[in-house]
Amino acid sequence: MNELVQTSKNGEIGILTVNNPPVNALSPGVPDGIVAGLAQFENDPTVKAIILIGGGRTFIAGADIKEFGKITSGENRRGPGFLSVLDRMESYPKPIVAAIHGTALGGGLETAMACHYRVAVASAQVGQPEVKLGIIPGAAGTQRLPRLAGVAKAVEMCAAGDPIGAAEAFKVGIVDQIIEGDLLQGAIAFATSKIGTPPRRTRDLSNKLGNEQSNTPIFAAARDAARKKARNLMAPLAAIDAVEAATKLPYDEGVKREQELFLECLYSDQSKAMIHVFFGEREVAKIPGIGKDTQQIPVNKAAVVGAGTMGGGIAMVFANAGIPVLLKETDQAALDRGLATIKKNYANSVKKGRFTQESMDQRLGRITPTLTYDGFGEVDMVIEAVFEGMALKKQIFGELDKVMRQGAILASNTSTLNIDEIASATKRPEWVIGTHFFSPANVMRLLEIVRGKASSKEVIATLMSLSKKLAKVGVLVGNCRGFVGNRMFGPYRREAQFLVEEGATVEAVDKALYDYGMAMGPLATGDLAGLDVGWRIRKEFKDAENTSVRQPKVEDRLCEMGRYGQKTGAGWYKYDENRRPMHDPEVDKLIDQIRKETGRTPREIGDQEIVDRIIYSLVNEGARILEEGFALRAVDIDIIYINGYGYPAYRGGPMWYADTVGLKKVYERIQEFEKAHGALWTPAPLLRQLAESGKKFADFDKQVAATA
Ligand code: 3H9
Repeated sequence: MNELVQTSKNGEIGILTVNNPPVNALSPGVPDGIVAGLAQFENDPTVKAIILIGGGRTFIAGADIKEFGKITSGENRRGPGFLSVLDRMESYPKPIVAAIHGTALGGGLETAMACHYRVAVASAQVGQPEVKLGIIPGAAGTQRLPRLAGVAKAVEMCAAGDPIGAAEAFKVGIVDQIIEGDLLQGAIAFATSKIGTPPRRTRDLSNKLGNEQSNTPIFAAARDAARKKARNLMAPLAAIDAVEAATKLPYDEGVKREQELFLECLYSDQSKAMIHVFFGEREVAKIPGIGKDTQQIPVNKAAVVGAGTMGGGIAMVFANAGIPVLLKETDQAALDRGLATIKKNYANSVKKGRFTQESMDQRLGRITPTLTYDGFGEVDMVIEAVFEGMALKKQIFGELDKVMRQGAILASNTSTLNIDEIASATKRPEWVIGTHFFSPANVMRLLEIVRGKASSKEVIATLMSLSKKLAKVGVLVGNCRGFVGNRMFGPYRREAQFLVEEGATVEAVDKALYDYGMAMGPLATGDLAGLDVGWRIRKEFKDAENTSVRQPKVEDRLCEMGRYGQKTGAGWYKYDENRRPMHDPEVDKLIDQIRKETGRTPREIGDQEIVDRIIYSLVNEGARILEEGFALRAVDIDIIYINGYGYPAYRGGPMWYADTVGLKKVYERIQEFEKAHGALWTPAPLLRQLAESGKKFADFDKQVAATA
């Protein structure tokens, strides 16, 4: 044993307690500590059974994910270590009981399954979430889990990665007893009942492994589902292969097969990217200059102004998190419409089995509709979510300044407008902040938190931690036009249009980006969001347009034809009543016409050029945003794109992807584009500087962390 694993005794029971906060990961030292503790108890004749338990808030939450990067970079060698530790546990002569609270995930569940028995408190969760990191279980999880839970459950858990609760784990056979009351006391009673019985080894169980006839359809259905739901991802398919090996090979050979598949995944670009995303989602919460000791404002009651699509969605977000919320509109009809949409959305979730009718009623019960500001004086935070117009927003903030109590947060859901100007309508700009939710607000995980020049540290710190409570990933951004996400989305969609004007088909552009991994192609995305939104903004800002650079033409013309996208049944595509997109020769005609007007001879454009032009436009704008300080780190941009714009997590986000390609290569390609297409492609100075010094965006981030 060592300081990470402590031993103690309770009568005839030896207790091993893992103490590696915050989540008891299997960091170097923990496996050794377990082995040493087992050796001590093996030699102690007074100890007749063992309990393995986690100290603090959880059982073991898995391997130490930080170690994976060290292994693949060659900094650390991966020893055969952990598998043999688990074998040692399984072949141990005295019964070992895992006592689970919190989460037993990944290597944590694998450790528990190598014990002879498992007991858990009712709130515990168990799972094999490795696929979410682009890997598969690597310590025999794919071999032991089907022996305990059956093939179908094991495939589901290993290929999808979602944890299950203790009750279900008990039902399927992973857990042997649910402990009511104190876990350790319950585990001691359970372990005592096993004294003198021969240890039950998971590897020796075979009655749940099924046969070829019963298993074939399970694997076929799982592979189909993985190809659809986890498009282009290698880990879910590898996980299914590994579980299949458990059903076809003797245990030791199955473990070997799992190891091969595990290592293939671990060394892949996909897993490196997904591990970057795992840590990135936690890194974005860390704001230089705003420490953990910054005081926060408790948000126990909230209000939303505007019951349209965004306002209604935001009210649902608060209600879902258990926070009562007032929802204000100016007239009854609009309020009724907003509430009807909320009810419809909730009812759909109940129909899909996401939660019960009772839970729907509770959520609805937390939303109080209103036509006045009555009660606003008692809430801790308000979010304005009305139509995007500066005059209206300023009027509302002036009103809020009068009705809200001092010390309450005033937030705007603006997606484009200047938060400082909005704040200037109040006498308390330090309490004003932007909270840019993405549509549908109750579904999309991203929340851009827009820092105004006066926003206080307390307000920022509150929003960063509130976003987690609201089940969002909050990313702090600066106050520039479009903030981070939409500012980058401009060039992204502009290049998609340019490519069409130059000769690519609408379908080719969308397919290249879809195949790259985006949830949707950029032109289809425009149709979904509504082409008229950008059109109206462009008309409003016509005077500010830079006439010396090329402007895309097609979307404005589509809008002039009344083709706003899916909502009008036609945009880049035409749509049937089920909103299925179809090629439209009318659009071909329009594009031909525009090519003639602009004197462009269409040329063949390959998929690689399409992807490079569109993705590198994100990278170049992202680099500008970074050097201008509107995003704190490159990883913040990655997290924004993955959670708000359908960017594939397995590519790590646009900035990580550029690092993977190599910034020198990206920079040279952008220089080629500049030669061919002009000033819109001037490389961002930061990109040039990093590329010329052989550095990455990740190095930029390291420097930020070092100076924080
Ligand atoms: C695996 O096990 C492979 C195996 O098959 C074995 C192969 C040999 N490692 O999320 P939180 C950090 S793969 C290192 O904010 P929560 C996290 O970065 C692994 N660090 O807390 C954060 O640090 P910081 C399979 C980890 O309460 C801090 O802990 N397991 C790890 O909201 C708090 O984390 C998983 O995939 C780790 N394993 O949620 C589980 N886990 O404060 C991954 C966390 O510096 N973990 N950290 O930012 C989780 O899902 C959540 O962290 C958990 C707690 C649910 C446990």
